[in-house]
Amino acid sequence: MVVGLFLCHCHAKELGSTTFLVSNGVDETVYSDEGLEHPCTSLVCGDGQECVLDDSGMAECACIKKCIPSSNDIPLCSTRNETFSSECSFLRERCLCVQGSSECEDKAHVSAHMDYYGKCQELPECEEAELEEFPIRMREWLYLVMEELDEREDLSEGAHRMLEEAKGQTSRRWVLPVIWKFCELDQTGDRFMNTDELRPITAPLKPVEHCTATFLENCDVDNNGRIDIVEWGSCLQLEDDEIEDRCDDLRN
Ligand SMILES: [Ca+2]
Ligand SMILES: [Ca+2]
Repeated sequence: MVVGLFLCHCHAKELGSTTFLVSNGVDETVYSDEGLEHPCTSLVCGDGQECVLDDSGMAECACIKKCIPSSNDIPLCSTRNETFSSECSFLRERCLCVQGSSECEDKAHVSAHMDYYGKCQELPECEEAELEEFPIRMREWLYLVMEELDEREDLSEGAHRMLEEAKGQTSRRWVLPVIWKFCELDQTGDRFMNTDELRPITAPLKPVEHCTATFLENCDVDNNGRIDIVEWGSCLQLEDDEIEDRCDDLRN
């Protein structure tokens, strides 16, 4: 029950083993779990939204009423080069603008996206020599990420098996991590990574690795705005016969 509540961005406090205090930022209600489920439990709301109850007690999604500041907040730079104090404040503002709310500060935010974590900054130009070594560093980094996740036991069983296999390929141990990352980022499973799907790597990487954007633009060889596994593998300098779709192995 609590997990479901977190999905809807409600705030739940456990009062006893079967009783919860549910707050959506406006109302607080005590719910007892004697076969009674909070209506928000099964509702998953989109970015910048939270679950609220309408007058008749039905669950619905609405833009987040208020972002509660936290010491974990990280500023965010949008694709319009504007800094927001947190991801919540950015997503809330965009939600308000999409819904045409009078609280929307700038209608142009309808089409804004998160660009990277951190305050907006002038990113240095990516030099040719840096771009050349970028794939080599990136594929090695992917191997290390996989290894670290495995140590923390945060890898799925399929991914763990793939890492074990990669460890056996000592001279080119990054090949399978490159394939693993592609499958992981392709959330929709359509075998393409679009800009939204690439965000888990671009958002943290862009401010520290200023060649990230240029590198990814170059990966999209046919310029269709998305990267397929061949484009991804070639971009990270895998040999043609090493680029293999193993996404089904990872999902099973
Ligand atoms: Ca996809
Ligand atoms: Ca492409």
